[in-house]
Amino acid sequence: MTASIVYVLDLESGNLRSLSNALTKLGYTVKWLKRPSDGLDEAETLLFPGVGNFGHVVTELRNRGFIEPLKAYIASGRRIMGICVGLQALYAGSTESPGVEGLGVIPGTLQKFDSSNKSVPHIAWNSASVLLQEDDGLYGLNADSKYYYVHSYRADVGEAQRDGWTVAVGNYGGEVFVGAVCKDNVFATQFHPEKSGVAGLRVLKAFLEGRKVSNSSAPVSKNYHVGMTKRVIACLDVRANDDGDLVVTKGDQYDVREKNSSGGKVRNLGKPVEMAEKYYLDGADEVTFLNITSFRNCPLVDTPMLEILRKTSETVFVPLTIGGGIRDIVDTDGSKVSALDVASLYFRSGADKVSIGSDAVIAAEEFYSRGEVLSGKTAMETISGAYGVQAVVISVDPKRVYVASPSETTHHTIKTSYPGPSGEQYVWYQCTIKGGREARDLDVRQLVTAVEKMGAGEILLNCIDKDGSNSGFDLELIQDVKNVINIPVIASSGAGKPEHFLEVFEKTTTDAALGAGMFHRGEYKVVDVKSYLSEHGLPVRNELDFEV
Ligand code: 1PR
Repeated sequence: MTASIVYVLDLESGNLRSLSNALTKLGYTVKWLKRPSDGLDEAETLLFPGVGNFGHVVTELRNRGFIEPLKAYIASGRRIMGICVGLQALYAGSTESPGVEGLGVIPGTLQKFDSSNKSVPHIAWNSASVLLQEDDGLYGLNADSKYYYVHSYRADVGEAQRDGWTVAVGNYGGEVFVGAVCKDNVFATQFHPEKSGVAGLRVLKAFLEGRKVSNSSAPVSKNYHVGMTKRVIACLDVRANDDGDLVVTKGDQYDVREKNSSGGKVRNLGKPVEMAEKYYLDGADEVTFLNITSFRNCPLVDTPMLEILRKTSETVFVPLTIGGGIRDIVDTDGSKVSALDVASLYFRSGADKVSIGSDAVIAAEEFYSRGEVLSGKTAMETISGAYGVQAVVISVDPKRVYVASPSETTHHTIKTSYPGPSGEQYVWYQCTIKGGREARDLDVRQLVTAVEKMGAGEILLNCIDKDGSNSGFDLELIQDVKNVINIPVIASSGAGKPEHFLEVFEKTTTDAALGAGMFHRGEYKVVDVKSYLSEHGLPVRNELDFEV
């Protein structure tokens, strides 16, 4: 065995490509273990990543014969690092899966976050601050850094501490949770180090090098902010231009063709992979790709999009979302491919989340026509069932419809501060499909409440009227949606300057905000937005030193 080989449990769920890319970047070679016989005996350093459901992961461990060999591995003193559900599986149990026994290495049972005062899942950049400072640092964790979390269940701090574990904590809406935990040869993080930018790569590196105490990365500041930050996301709408190349484009109100003498060509704002990396280096907390013409062609023959993801995940170590064409399809050879298979392909190519647009609207309509009964067969249900709700984003493309009085429509209306063309005082938000081309008899409130029940983990909330307008977000729409669901919301459409981000974070309870055109056209960088927010007292992730 050479020191540069790292063994990684491969339970074939979630985005393992990003972890593998992070390990490659740090100079390690990965040996995947699908079963103990794949080399667990030889392993000296083992990573146990996992996403999704506690019961699913533990059952997968059991079915593959890992439970006893893993316990023996840990008892032998060899080093293991659990990541996300990999941390959770080390506990005795979780209320997510009553009756399912975890590995029991760490005492305690995971509990669900209280959603009465905040969005759940907890999808955020948050702290992992080491308690009990005599430990002088823990595998490169830094109290000033923020790490990327995505989970609904939290591990209790006290019980592990009483059992002699060193614990690093985060705070989410008043609930303190285990961000990382360590004792002897066992280390685990609830956050994803491979998705936490340079801060996460430093933790991974310190663990792999066995540097439990590292002076350079020991907590340094006494004034750090323990808690989450608001996310700033860069979105790249991608489509083939008239020459057949995939380009980043952007228009207004979903019209991406030039309106000048160049003959109405698709606006070309740059190359997707290069632009994604630029945004990562500028401090974007997430990068989203939307394949905006996917409703016309089959995603499985659309391999360039997969290639874009693969390449991007080699250099971008923050979460990647891919949207467009996630639905049941019939492939070019006539074979049926399920939405779950399409999504799996994207996850294997480096995506952390898939975003569903048109298909979610159709599924919500069917949900209501069945009398609000789940079918178990929708893309949302099947994908969230396999990969967890955090992996399923619903992209909503609503249009404003003005009415003089709420009695003019059966849909949920808002009294608007921006009256319609004939002075109408009320507005309802009509869902559309196929990139805004087709309007449906469904309002946004109906859509978001239905998809939350069907397994959506997050809402990407666009607004066609605001798209590309540079006039700021539609605050009325955003707060109305926030009021009726518990899952996180990403505000989108209309960002034109840093002030708009501050406004949406101050005037609504949105969890994240997304910009496209203002970044693509080079008017502002992501870092400009972050600095502006920070100057105005909003906690943001601001780590721009990329030296691991
Ligand atoms: O329906 O599941 O195949 O998904 C298609 C996806 O493509 C949907 O998420 C839909 O929102 C998106 N889409 C389709 N057509 C367009 C278009 O522009 N012609 N783009 C489109 C939507 C949404 C944003 C955008 C913001 C911010 N773009 O993410 O970038 O509005 O822009 P701004 O900051 O410049 O104002 P399916």
